[in-house]
Amino acid sequence: MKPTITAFESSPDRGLGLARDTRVRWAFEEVGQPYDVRLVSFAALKQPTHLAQNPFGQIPTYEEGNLTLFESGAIVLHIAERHAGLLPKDGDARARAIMWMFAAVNTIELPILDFAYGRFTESKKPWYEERLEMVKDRIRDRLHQLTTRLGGADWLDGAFSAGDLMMVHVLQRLKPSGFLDEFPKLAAYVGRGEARPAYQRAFAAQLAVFKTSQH
Ligand code: GTB
Repeated sequence: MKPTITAFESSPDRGLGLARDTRVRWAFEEVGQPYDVRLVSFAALKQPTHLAQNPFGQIPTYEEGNLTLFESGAIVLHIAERHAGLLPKDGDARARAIMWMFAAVNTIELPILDFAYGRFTESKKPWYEERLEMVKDRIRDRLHQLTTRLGGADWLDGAFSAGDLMMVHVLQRLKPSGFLDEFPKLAAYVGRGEARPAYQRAFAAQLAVFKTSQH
């Protein structure tokens, strides 16, 4: 059965691929699983029909038969567990790839989101600029640690895995702010992820939605 995911009817990132449906699309493309997309408006996200799928009123969701999932990390893991190509066969290596998925969303993405959302919700506060510098320092600390661990390797732990997929997508959120320019190895790491044909297909698919929504 072909799974269906939800995505923004009109993405606020104007087709940059930063919304979290892109990481799910990328996972589908890596494993060669066709999928359908149901586009949802911001208003519909908060309606009972969508809230029954995701109580937090967000995209992406995943439906396949009787199974409904939300949380992009859980969806990517589900895809990676059911298809070859995103998780190593060796048990220890598989556990480490999943560890990197969690590191992406729970260690690296946290300060990045603090930075991104703060600009929308806190920028008028008198303490904003002072706090912003602290948040930027937290991001830089994590990026220093990550680039040290990556070293000269192409991927975080051997072959490309779901851990890299999640990490690259999380780091992409920093591209508009210029942070990655300070970390050339991480910029190159993101570039390697983006160069993958599966990523290119996923990016094109989400961009096509944005272009259509502009007419
Ligand atoms: N933890 C959840 C997951 O990983 O699935 C978070 C899901 C989430 O944040 N979804 C966002 C959403 O539905 C879209 S991706 N927001 C609507 C709402 O909360 O009302 C986040 C996102 C939004 C916009 C940009 N952008 O414009 O650059 C980037 C990322």
